[in-house]
Amino acid sequence: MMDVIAESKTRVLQGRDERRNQTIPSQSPEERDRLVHAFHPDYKKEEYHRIRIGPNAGERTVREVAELLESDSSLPDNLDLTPQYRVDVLVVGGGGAGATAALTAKAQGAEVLLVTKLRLGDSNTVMAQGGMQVAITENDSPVTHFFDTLRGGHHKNDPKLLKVLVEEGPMAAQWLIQLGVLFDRDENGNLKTKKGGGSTQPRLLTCSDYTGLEIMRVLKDEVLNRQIPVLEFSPVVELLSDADGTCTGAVLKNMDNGQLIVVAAQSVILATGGSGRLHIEGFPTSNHYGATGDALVLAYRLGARLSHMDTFQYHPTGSVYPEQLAGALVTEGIRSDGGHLVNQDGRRFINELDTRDVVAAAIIRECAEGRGVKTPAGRVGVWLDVPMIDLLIGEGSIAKRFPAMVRQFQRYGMDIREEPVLVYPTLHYQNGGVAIDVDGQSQVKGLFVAGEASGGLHGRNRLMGNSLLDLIVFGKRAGVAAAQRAKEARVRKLTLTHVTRFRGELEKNNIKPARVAPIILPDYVRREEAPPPRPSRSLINQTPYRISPRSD
Ligand code: MEZ
Repeated sequence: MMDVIAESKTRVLQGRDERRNQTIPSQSPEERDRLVHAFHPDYKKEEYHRIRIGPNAGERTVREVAELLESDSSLPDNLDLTPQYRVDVLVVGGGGAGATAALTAKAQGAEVLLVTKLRLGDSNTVMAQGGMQVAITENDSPVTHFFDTLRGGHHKNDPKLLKVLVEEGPMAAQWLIQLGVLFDRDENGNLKTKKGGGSTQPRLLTCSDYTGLEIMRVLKDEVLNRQIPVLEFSPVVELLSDADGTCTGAVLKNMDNGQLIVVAAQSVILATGGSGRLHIEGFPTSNHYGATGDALVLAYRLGARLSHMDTFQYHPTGSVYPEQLAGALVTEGIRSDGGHLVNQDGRRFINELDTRDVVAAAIIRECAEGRGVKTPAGRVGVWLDVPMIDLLIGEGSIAKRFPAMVRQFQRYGMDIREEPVLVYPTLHYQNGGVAIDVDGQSQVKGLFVAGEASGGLHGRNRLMGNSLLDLIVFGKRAGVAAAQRAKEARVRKLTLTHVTRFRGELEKNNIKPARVAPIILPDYVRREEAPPPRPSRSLINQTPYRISPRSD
């Protein structure tokens, strides 16, 4: 088998001169439609199920999400809900959207508590390696950014959300720069930009291939500097509501000792990210371990409508080999800088900067029709000819522009400056999520949602770099609106009435939940035996809001 791979690799090397000057046109709208309908996982009808209860009843989504929405709560109806914390704004999620929302709400004068499943910063934000889109160059404008994104999303984006995103983009970038994010600059000190798939202008601000990580580094520091209390290893297992169905807080679970923690809040912001760890349609994922779609199930049980839950993003270039890296991201920045996608025969088969759904569908087609390359572990992929970048723009470019990628493969003895890598689509992003308005307000009073957990902005296919912008722009808006609401709101009851009601609906519809959710962590990271309880390591900044420790 290694011989077959080596032979195919030789064809890749031999074809370089011919490919160098080859132009592959973008797909026409008709070709694009045909390709995605035939090969993109979003269009596999047999994988889709009808949602039977709740605000989206009657709509279709993938089996994994349908099961999540029809799952049971882990809590009994009669839990003691005496709160240990009482805050103005509870932010759930320690990624970019959560940190931004917390900082903004705090700047508005709100008492904020940030709680997160793993550590502050463990999130999909750091997976957006290749850049953040912002219209700042002379030939660009928010209008152009708007239409690129709309085309990329198959015209299914919520135009109100999209207008806010593109118009507030430059301010969001300015805010990050002021906080200390070190975007790449040219020799004159001007911000560098590059082009992402589906974009007509270069508008990606980058920090080599560490963009999301660099943004998260700065946001995390700022949360700590501003002394925002943070509870780590404390995922939300249920939201709380009053008799009117308004969100009034949440129940957390301390992952160290299993104890439940009740938090009363005037406003709750869900920023728990996406759902790659559901491994929809069996795909590997680029997502971090905590990406189990928690916001979807928490908000849904409380009555919030979801949007676009029939579409997911499969990033075209997930790593296929070595096996330890299966599903890990190989940034789109590589294709943006000239990396070619090449099939088993050494031929290019798609414009590498077409939109992600199109490129992913084209790779799946190549493999399905026998033009892919099999790995010893039985995976299949096509070549991403990374060394083409040094040939096209100069020796040393790969090392300089993609230090994270180089290091990622070096760990397994592979040098991407010298050899192509095998790639196949990996589950990367949830295009849909909890429906929000321009202030991040869901359909449930008191419940705000920001970042990947929310839905509608990206339509049926997100453009590269729009997620980093999304989480800053809408993290800020949710932070302001949640803090504002907290000023006006009154003290409300803490109940699990909505859980009782939801269980009633399950029963009435004869639905036996297939699982308990939020899932918290995928099954394969769950340990067989629970570790002995240990003192909690979760509180980072001492909080002034704690009411009293529980005696139980
Ligand atoms: O926005 C993204 O998903 C992104 C920048 C990913 C990447 O390929 O680097």
